[in-house]
Amino acid sequence: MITGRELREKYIRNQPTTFCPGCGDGMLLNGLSRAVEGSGIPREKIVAVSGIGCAAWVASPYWRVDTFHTTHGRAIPHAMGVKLGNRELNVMVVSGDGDCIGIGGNHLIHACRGNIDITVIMVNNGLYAMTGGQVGPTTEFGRPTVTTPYGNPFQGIDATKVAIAAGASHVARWTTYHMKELTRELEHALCKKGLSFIEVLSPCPVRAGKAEKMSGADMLEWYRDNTSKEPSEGKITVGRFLDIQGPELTDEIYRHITHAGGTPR
Ligand SMILES: Cc1ncc(C[n+]2csc(CCOP(=O)(O)OP(=O)(O)O)c2C)c(N)n1
Ligand code: SF4
Ligand SMILES: [Mg+2]
Repeated sequence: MITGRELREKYIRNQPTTFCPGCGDGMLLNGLSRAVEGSGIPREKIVAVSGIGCAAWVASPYWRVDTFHTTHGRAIPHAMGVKLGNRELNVMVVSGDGDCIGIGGNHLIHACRGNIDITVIMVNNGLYAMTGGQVGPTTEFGRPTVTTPYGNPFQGIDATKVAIAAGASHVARWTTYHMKELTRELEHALCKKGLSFIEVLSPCPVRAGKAEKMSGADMLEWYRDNTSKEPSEGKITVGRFLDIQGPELTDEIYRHITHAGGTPR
């Protein structure tokens, strides 16, 4: 069993992070490293792709795997390109909620539709954190933010439902309070063929917490008290929502190349 220190030395680049104290992004970085270690997949086979935002920094520059830091909202199509170019690689996206289901929402839908064999991790802190805490696609209805001081007039979107409707194979939601379950889910996602979509509810004590006078620890307790592994009125459901096997885009495209007389790599 690898120790915490060995894990850190193996997977995390030795440099100070820009994550604020109490931010969930550091917890996810640790969970992801444990999941890769547990999966037995060599680190050299992992490619982590990210867009722009605080969550994007989990993949790059802090994680010691091959990384591709792309533009805001465009991590998924870049990841699809990496996977289609070399199907031996284990490709994942680490994306903020704004990145993944806001500006990049259409890419998420179409990646799920192809059920391409990548893992998409959406870090949901409920707003656009890096740019100051503006209202985002997952902000709950009525919640005040710096740009909606009288409350969000839109409903927050449930990205897990979008992923299921669009054709993903594996869909789950956990929080950074549930690190053991989340790490196991990430490990499953890494080994699972097809598109895995994992939503991670993660505290942003600086942009969200300050407004609600909550520390990072208070926010973890909030997740503990307001989530349920069974559907429950007034609580956020966490757990694995879908685990099926459907046709996968890379297989299909390689099959078409062979059919047309070509030789896929
Ligand atoms: C095309 C484009 N639009 C807007 C921005 C500005 N921008 C950078 S990060 C960011 C917010 C990211 O929010 P989210 O994806 O939720 O990640 P978080 O910071 O909350 O982890 C925005 C709007 C940008 N870099 N590029
Ligand atoms: S602003 Fe929020 S999401 Fe960004 S690093 Fe700080 S606590 Fe984390
Ligand atoms: Mg966000």
